[in-house]
Amino acid sequence: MKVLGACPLDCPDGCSWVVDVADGTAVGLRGNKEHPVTRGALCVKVNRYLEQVHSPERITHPLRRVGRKGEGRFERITWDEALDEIATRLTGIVDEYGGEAIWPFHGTGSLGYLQGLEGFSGRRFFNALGASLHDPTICSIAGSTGLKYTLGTSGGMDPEDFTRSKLILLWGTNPLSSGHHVWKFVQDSGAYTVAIDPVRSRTAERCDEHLAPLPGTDAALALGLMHVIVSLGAEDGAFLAAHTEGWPEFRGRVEEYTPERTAAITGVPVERIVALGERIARTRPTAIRASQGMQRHAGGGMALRTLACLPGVTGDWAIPGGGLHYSTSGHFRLDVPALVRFDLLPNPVRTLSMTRMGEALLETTAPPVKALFVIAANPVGSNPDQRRVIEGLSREDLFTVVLEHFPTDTADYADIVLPATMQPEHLDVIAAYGNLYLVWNEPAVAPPGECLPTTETFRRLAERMGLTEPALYDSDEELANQLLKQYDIDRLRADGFLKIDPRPVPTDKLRFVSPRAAAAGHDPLAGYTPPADPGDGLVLISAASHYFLNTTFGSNPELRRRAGEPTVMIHPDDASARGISDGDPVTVANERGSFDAIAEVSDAVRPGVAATPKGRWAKHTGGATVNATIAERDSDFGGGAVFHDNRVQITPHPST
Ligand SMILES: Nc1nc2c(c(=O)[nH]1)N[C@H]1C(S)=C(S)[C@@H](COP(=O)(O)OP(=O)(O)OC[C@H]3O[C@@H](n4cnc5c(=O)[nH]c(N)nc54)[C@H](O)[C@@H]3O)O[C@H]1N2
Ligand SMILES: Nc1nc2c(c(=O)[nH]1)N[C@H]1C(S)=C(S)[C@@H](COP(=O)(O)OP(=O)(O)OC[C@H]3O[C@@H](n4cnc5c(=O)[nH]c(N)nc54)[C@H](O)[C@@H]3O)O[C@H]1N2
Ligand SMILES: [Mo]
Repeated sequence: MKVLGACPLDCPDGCSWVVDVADGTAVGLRGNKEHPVTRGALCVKVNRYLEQVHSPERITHPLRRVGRKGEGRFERITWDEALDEIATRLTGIVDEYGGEAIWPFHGTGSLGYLQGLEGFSGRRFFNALGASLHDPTICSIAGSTGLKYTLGTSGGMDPEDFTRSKLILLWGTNPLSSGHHVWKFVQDSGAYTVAIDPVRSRTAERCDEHLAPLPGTDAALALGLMHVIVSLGAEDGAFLAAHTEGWPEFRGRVEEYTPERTAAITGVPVERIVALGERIARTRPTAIRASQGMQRHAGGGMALRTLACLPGVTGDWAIPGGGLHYSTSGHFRLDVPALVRFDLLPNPVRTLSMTRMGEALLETTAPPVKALFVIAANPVGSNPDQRRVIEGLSREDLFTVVLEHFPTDTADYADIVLPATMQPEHLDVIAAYGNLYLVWNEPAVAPPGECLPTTETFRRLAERMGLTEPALYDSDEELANQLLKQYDIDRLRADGFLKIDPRPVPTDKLRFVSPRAAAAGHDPLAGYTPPADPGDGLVLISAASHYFLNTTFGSNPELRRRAGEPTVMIHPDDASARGISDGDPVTVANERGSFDAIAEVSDAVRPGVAATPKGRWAKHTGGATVNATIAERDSDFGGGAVFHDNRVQITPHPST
């Protein structure tokens, strides 16, 4: 039997897959050939998804902690015992501190609207209890907010239109590792390709040209390129007059960014800036693929806001194959309010920021966080400021429930661990963020042991707590129907995927001057915000690993083997200044924390920059990962994380 499903991972591609089932077991998993983006191919990680499903490490029964927090010692209990204990603890906490003392901490382990997605699954239950809201700030919020200021939406081009582009700028994005399916459209276009990245990534290696700006200086580079375009008189006057607001003011700002000044800020030579500006000036359509990487900086929101102005100056927004693609999420017409039902909240409640977990667990009062539900997240591995996250999770008075597949670094701090189903075992719906397809995930097999879908876990918990609101008991199919009212759900279910119609971009006028930004207390005019980490030392970028998906797959034996030891890449000049040779064990440290790695001396990073892949498990690497060095600091817009805006010292181990 073949069953159509959807990859649930946090990746732009949102693949459609086919599960082969024999005797009730999933025996094969491959990309759906019919899906125009998946085109039959998965990726180096998801090709091993069934190893994860059948892994002996998988958690298949409820567990209760018997050791100290963090030790990872648990005993098996029944679902009845688990539900009783959780219900009793929650009732006590709500009575004493109020519902806001409960924090449902959702991660991106599954992008399914029913079983995961940053705050949707189980939210009805938490609303009924008046629990704190969870702001998913960890991934892409700065860029989305910045784009909305310029475009009215964060949903940009349809990436399938890259096939019509003549010039493609791959800006702060590494699709060959972090979502490779878009690359086929780039290749099919035959366009001239330029990578803009402080690191010569897998993607940069394959492009016609690579510019390596200093991290966090992209908005200045964009302004400098627009300067060159305007100096040539190549701006699109008709587009500017008809479709934009604030061009005279913005033109003034563009004029400040001469190639010389831009070179001084970005570290990119004047002649390269001029040459690329000239190339953009003469090439229609020009498309930009920018993704989350470049906005993990103090000025990351402004970077996307200003980058989206470039196709406004050239008029590319009006040409098929021109414009910018960041995330397509804004194009979907999903009825999220009907799914999450915030109207069930008894009163307005506070919002806790995902990336401020250390602060929320250690400093927040009125009320303090007393109960934490971790749902499809691994904050010990993925959040900033690992030491403080661990300190917060170690609090004896904090009641922590972790819904998981695997014994992660975070699960080790749970009071109760609940076994969750994996994708072939539950119903779900995915809306890709790197293309315009909805993908349906039909359950293919029965779950192992006593694993339950997140939805079912919260239905049972609601019942155990005696909650009477009928909406808490809607089935998964009912939830899907409520979410997908605008779409032909029967067709979606039959085909496994459905292409949606995009909304117009910009939604009305492109705003160089944004009243919304001004109202939020930001510069009314698009511009450049410099990086903020005040430390000296090298800027450490911790971008996507080719072999892990955040910390997911972090314990897969073959992927761990292929990823090798944790490494930190450092430029030969920076290495010799520190007495470091290729292969040396080094310590990477700053005032927040440190981790150990093997030095990889290479000119694939520019001087002043170091790089290490994200996604390692602390328990495999001496108790700390790169996230021990990252600050719990907000980016300019939306309170996003600043993973790549991070200064560190790198020193050889004393023994070498
Ligand atoms: N294999 C794999 N795929 C993944 C993930 C993974 O962990 N592994 N993660 C998934 C998730 S959650 C997301 S959000 C996406 C993210 O995918 P991407 O947007 O590709 O994000 P990153 O990998 O963080 O960074 C991409 C590139 O940006 C560069 N970069 C960093 N700072 C700057 C800067 O200031 N300017 C410029 N121009 N470039 C900069 C990095 O060197 C890196 O090569 O990928 C998803 N796909
Ligand atoms: N240093 C550094 N850190 C980063 C980043 C970076 O660029 N650099 N990028 C950040 C980004 S972009 C993101 S999105 C975050 C992601 O951070 P997290 O949201 O913490 O994502 P993961 O680390 O993948 O952990 C997800 C967990 O969910 C579990 N899971 C998967 N599916 C399900 C399910 O259906 N049910 C349940 N109950 N559990 C499930 C998986 O087993 C896994 O342990 O990490 C961030 N961390
Ligand atoms: Mo992300």
